[in-house]
Amino acid sequence: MATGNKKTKYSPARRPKNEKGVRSHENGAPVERAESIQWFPGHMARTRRKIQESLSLVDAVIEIVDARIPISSRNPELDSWVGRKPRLVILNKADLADEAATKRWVAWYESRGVAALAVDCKSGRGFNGFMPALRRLLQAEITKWESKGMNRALRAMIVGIPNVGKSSFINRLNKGGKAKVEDRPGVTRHNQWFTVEGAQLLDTPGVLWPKFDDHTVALHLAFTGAIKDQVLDIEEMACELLDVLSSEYRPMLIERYKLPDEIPEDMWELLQLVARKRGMLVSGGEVNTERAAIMLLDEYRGGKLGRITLESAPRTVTQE
Ligand SMILES: Nc1nc2c(ncn2[C@@H]2O[C@H](COP(=O)(O)OP(=O)(O)OP(=O)(O)O)[C@@H](O)[C@H]2O)c(=O)[nH]1
Ligand SMILES: [Mg+2]
Repeated sequence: MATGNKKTKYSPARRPKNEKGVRSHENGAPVERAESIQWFPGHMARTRRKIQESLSLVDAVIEIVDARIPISSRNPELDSWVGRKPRLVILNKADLADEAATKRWVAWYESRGVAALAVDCKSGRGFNGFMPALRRLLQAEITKWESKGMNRALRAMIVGIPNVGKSSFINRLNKGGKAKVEDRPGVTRHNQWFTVEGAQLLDTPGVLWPKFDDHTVALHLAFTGAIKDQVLDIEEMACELLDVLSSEYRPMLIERYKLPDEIPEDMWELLQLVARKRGMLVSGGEVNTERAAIMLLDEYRGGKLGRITLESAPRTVTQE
């Protein structure tokens, strides 16, 4: 992952200012700098407590991460909550991530003794491996129960950041699934049990942590939709995303927005160009950068630019 607080080539001075001379949203509200992204509302603090309280009810923890950002989507607090409870890492949204990168991530986890499985809730790919992986993880306990004549369903808690697909994961296993799913963070509000074949799964609300120490982590969470858009400066996010895409995925960007080979170095200009290319104009010939920003983030999140993984597995792993 490109860690560190690299400065985006983005000239905020070119952004419209409100009457007080402050950079502003279209509605005149002042914007926060991306450095200050935080989102830890009260319900997340409650979820954190509930997760800890419910740990004694489960045999295993299923940690769902986003295959596009397998570092940033791991809650750094989880290790201390989960302790020695067996854990399975699920790399979800594999359909949106680079396939080879996801394979390297699974190999990386396994090289560190962590059971991992890549899945995609849209097509169901990878799901055949789930129950066998859970049984392998709990083999010692299963053998113990069997020796006592017990045959009980495995119990696992599903945890992960907001919008990563925890409820979708349960619905995929639970044919005709009932867990509420929406494309925004913060949909599930309470812990809820679901019975699937061979297991009982506890769906939990998405939870982040109180402070992002690394700016890149905050950005990646924002790009992929784990942070509520309302707390973000959407145009600045779009410029930050353009910065990553133009340096690492330039051909995809050029192709998607029919850009010239020589694209502007300044990300604000690039966003304006994208807006123009999509005909997002307002009266007087100005471009609507806010609409373009929303579109760019939507299209990235929906995989329209292609399968893009923003964080690669550390190179120390023997590759395939
Ligand atoms: N492309 C793709 N989209 C997915 C996948 N899994 C989930 N989604 C979408 O991601 C969005 C969020 O899914 P949810 O299941 O509600 O996520 P969640 O983790 O339960 O979210 P919260 O309850 O808000 O924490 C929905 O629009 C899903 O359709 C996947 O594997 N691939
Ligand atoms: Mg949910």
